[in-house]
Amino acid sequence: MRTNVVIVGAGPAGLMLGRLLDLAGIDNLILERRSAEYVLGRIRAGVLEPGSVALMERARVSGRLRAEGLVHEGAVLSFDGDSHRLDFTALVGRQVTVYGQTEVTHDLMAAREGQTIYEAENVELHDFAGKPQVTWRKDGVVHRMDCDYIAGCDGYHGVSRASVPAAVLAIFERIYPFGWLGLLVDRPPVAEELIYAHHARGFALCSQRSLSRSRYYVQVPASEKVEAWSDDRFWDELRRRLPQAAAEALRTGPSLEKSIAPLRSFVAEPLRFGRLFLAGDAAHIVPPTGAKGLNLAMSDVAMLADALIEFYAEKSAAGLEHYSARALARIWKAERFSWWMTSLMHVFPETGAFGRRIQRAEFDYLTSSTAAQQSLAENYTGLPD
Ligand code: RFL
Ligand code: PHB
Repeated sequence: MRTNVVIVGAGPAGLMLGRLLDLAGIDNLILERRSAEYVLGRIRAGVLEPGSVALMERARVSGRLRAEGLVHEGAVLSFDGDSHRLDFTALVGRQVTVYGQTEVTHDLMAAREGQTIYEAENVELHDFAGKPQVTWRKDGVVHRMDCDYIAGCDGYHGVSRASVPAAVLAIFERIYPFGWLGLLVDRPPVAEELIYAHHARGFALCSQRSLSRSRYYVQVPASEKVEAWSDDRFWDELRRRLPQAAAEALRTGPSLEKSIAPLRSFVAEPLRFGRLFLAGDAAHIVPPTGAKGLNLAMSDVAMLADALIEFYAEKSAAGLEHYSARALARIWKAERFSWWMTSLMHVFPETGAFGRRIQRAEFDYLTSSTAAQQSLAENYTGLPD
């Protein structure tokens, strides 16, 4: 069997790449280790930059997004109870759209025309420096697909990056000593816009999925276990960290989902090894504070799709040659912003009283300087390619 492109992973990156290739008439196969239900059950990102919305439009899967996505013109930052609203529209003339990653994945799965093999076990990449092949096992039978290119869209724990010899891979990494405990609840959001709160007890975030469903997070030590957090304990902790008006308005309820995500910054370079390309979380991780992970996955695959389309339409490999450097330039800017916003908003036990005063000074500078607010808003709503 032979195809043009084998895509490993049916997360947002793999599904979007498959969709863009389908629309361009480029044959592709997606191999996913998990079931479709499992992929749809993962609760992750919630905020889309305008560039990601435009990509959904280009992929002709923006119907529900346009109807149900919530356009946000700003967000609130609070520090020890003092709140400041950032007006994205006034600052940079752009907005973000609240639309869950689950919904993005659902829309892309529903539109899929090419073949996707779910529950593909033991995916292996072969000879991507020469004549690439991918093998996998399904229902006890080993299958093989020959291809021109492999796209590694299989996330941080995937097989693609792990298949690259360590000697040709440069890794840049920072692990934070804390994670986010997240809770999903069928209650209206506490406020119209997102609230990012710094508090002496740790960071908290009020996000949302719709007008009736909310997503909340609190910073917890990296060693924390989700079993130690009853819903009541979560709500008490969240309330203590929010500005008073939000704490009083909070509508609690039974959790639909509760999980802990570790926080890390991570980049693997380069993104190309012969005929293998890495995209999305397979190549880089950002701490979620800047809401950049899903958006970066989208911008990676937009660039990769354009490069592959150029190759098949014009027999030019120029785009493929530039993909790694072009994508990394954008990735590093998002890494910087996500690291900066994480540094401002979280409690870092090891930096002590000096560190907290510096954070407070940064917050005061931000709230008093239009230039600083514009910088934040420009990054949060998404830098151009
Ligand atoms: P994914 O979504 O991890 O998908 C990879 C897929 O590959 C499959 N896979 C394999 N398939 C075959 N063979 C193998 N050996 C395989 N190994 C793995 C996996 O099963 C999976 O289906 O990566 P992708 O597509 O690159 O997408 C990246 C995004 O999921 C991620 O960056 C975001 O969720 C990050 N993120 C956020 N991003 C934003 O832009 N805005 C946000 O508001 C935001 N909030 C978040 C987040 C991530 C979070 N967590 C849980 C880390 C909030 C949280 C809490
Ligand atoms: C979310 O809704 O899950 C979310 C929103 C904003 C972030 C991170 C996560 O910065």
